[in-house]
Amino acid sequence: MTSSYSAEQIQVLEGLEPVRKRPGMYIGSTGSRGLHHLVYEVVDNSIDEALAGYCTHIEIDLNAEGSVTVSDDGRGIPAEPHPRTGKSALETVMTVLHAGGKFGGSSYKVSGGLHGVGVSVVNALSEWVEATVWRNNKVYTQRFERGIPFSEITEKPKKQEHTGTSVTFMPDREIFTNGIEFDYNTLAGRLRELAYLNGGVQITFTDKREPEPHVESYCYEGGIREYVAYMTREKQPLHQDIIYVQGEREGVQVEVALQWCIDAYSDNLLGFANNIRTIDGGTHLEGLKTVLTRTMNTVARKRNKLKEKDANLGGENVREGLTGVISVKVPEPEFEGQTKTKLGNTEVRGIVDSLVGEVLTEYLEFNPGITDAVIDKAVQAFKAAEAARLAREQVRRKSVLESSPLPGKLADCSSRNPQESEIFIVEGDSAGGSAKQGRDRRFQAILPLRGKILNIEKTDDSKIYKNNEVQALIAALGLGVKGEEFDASHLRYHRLVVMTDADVDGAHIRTLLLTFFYRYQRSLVDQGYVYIACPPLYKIERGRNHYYCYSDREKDNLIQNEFPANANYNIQRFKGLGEMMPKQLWETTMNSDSRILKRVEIEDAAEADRIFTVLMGDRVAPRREFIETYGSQLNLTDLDF
Ligand code: 0RA
Repeated sequence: MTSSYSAEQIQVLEGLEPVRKRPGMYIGSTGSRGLHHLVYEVVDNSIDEALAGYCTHIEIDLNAEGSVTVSDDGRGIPAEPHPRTGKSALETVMTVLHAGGKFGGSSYKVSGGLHGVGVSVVNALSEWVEATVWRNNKVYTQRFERGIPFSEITEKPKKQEHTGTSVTFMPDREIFTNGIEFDYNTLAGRLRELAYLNGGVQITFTDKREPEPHVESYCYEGGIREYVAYMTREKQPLHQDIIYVQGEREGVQVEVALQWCIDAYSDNLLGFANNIRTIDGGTHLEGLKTVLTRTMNTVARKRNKLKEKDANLGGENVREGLTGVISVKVPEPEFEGQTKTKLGNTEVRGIVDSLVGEVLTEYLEFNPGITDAVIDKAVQAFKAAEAARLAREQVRRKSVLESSPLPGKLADCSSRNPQESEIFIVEGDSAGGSAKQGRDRRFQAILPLRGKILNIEKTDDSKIYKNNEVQALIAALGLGVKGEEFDASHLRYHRLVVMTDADVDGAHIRTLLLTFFYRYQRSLVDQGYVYIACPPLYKIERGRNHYYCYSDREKDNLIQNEFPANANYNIQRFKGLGEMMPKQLWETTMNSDSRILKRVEIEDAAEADRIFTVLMGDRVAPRREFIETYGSQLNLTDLDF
């Protein structure tokens, strides 16, 4: 697997022109998501080097000037001349599409990266790149501009034994026309996730864009076991040690960590394939679910917890209270579905099933106490589900006649046609007041929520659903029971518009609401019912004209490019929706002829969810601090209009 590597193994495929012509084909988009993808692509190469066993530390720096540096202490990209091109291997890797070592077949490991496109794509889409390699007691450096070598590779002797690679790139503003600003939390969330998924690798993340640099370092010796421990940190475990399975079969590596908790009801299983979060599931999760259900039923019968005449425990019963992570590494992954986040390789199902089955069966045999506790919980879950089903059926029969009461603070619209109706979910009573006065009441409903929803600093679902504000939301929208088949015909509005202040508090609340939609009823997001309103940040008055600006960029642009240099003007910054007159709010944010509405895509909701699973502080942070840190969350430039 890690046999001698030589420069010939790097296959020569094609030049970089197609990448600059159609960047979306390679990195998904040229918006914020694509921009962040550049960092992941470079980091993935270092992760691969770590997985091959040669690198222990990866550093990512956001530099003051806007570039990003990714350094590792691996073997260094080979810098000797390539036999066919005469160029160094480093240059080949940087300038030839798909020339990474991982495409050589016989060379090492499993490729990471959603697109797995290689560092040459980053080079093509950067204004400049500077690569430095420490290897053979030499330092090699080479600079590239928009994918083209700017200089020959240079080499200098060096004293220390140190080896490694460092790549600094400046994203090209010609390509990323929405700007090249990286979001700290987006990167921190993904880097922390990578540290959990690749146990033992140390990832240090430094933001040098502020006068006072901010440094965070992630290293989890326990890998996904620590990830599970982190997710269950506020819960009461049914068994102390986390069940852990690791193995390899037919070239597929499988790692699973599981823990059942007493005070948790929903299951929380995260799947990863080649370090990618598979939000749409796939064969690895199917295999895991099947083997869990089968093994628990077999053991339950063996231990006489289920009698011969009893029906089998269902999968949901067995998974009740379960938190788990499954991470597989597949040599040739097939990603399916609209967002390419569903693992398709059919062989993985059986491999996971057999590997986990063997280890789990043995574990349960050696730990009868844990086994009984888990089975008892599953049996209780089974009975509770039966009882709940009966109760629900009775409630349903009733509700056919008298539909469930709408919350008092909902200002409903007069239309009863969901297709033309929209609901604005508004933060705070004062903004709610302006929205109620400003709206078109024929088809626009307003639901004011108090900031309270949002004091939930934990991932614990049951708390979220007991919250009054959340219940009001569920009733107003006409949503059913969580996780049940989604029935769009019950939805009372086909546009669910989250309208929050354009400040950090608003961003926090928006993150929470998106997470809620994502977890409670994903189909709402999948089917495109969820939107975000975009209130203006500024009103600028000049003479008799006034302008609304929705971003700092727009404001600066207006003043610099549209106004004469000596113009007199007045800027008003809106601190919140409540500061706007109802008519202003209507004009700028609610009127469908002039407003901007962004439709939320599933990745945005998943991103919000990630913030909750890996980013929400160790220890419960004070609310103020939370907002400062996580406020600017959810970079929305990628969303559809
Ligand atoms: C292929 C072969 C060798 C090193 C690498 C790839 C490599 C690539 C990257 C990208 C970022 N960091 C990296 N570190 C290493 C060297 C094989 C050998 O020395 O025999």
